[in-house]
Amino acid sequence: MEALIEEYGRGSVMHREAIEGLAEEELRFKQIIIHVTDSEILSTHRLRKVLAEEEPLLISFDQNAWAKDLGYDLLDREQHLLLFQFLRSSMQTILGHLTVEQSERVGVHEDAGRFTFKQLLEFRIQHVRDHLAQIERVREYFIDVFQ
Ligand code: NI
Repeated sequence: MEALIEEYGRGSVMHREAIEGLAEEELRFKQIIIHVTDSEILSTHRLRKVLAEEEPLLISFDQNAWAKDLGYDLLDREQHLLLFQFLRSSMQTILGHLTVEQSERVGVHEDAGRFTFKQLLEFRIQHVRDHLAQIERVREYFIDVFQ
């Protein structure tokens, strides 16, 4: 659990490092960054819900609809990086006091079934890993094409 909490806490630094030097307005990176923050808004809510309520229902989101209808291209990259950072840091005190019983608390996902708090935290870590790998692939693509 300690390693999980540590990587979860490091998420925003990893995220910032991954996009260092990338053009501010490059749309593909911006869409990834805003998606990661939107996903984090929802899942921070889920993590808190699981700790506070008895087997709460966890609601999913249609990420393509959000990207399309919220006008991700108009949104501010820096603001969303900061929001991600604040969401992660807002969980640190809670995670610092987490008991084994709390890590085993359950939430029920409307389509995917039951998950423990620990599993939900693992998903958060994996989500950032996946998108950092995606940023790296897009970056390599641009280097190949434009150099
Ligand atoms: Ni994603």
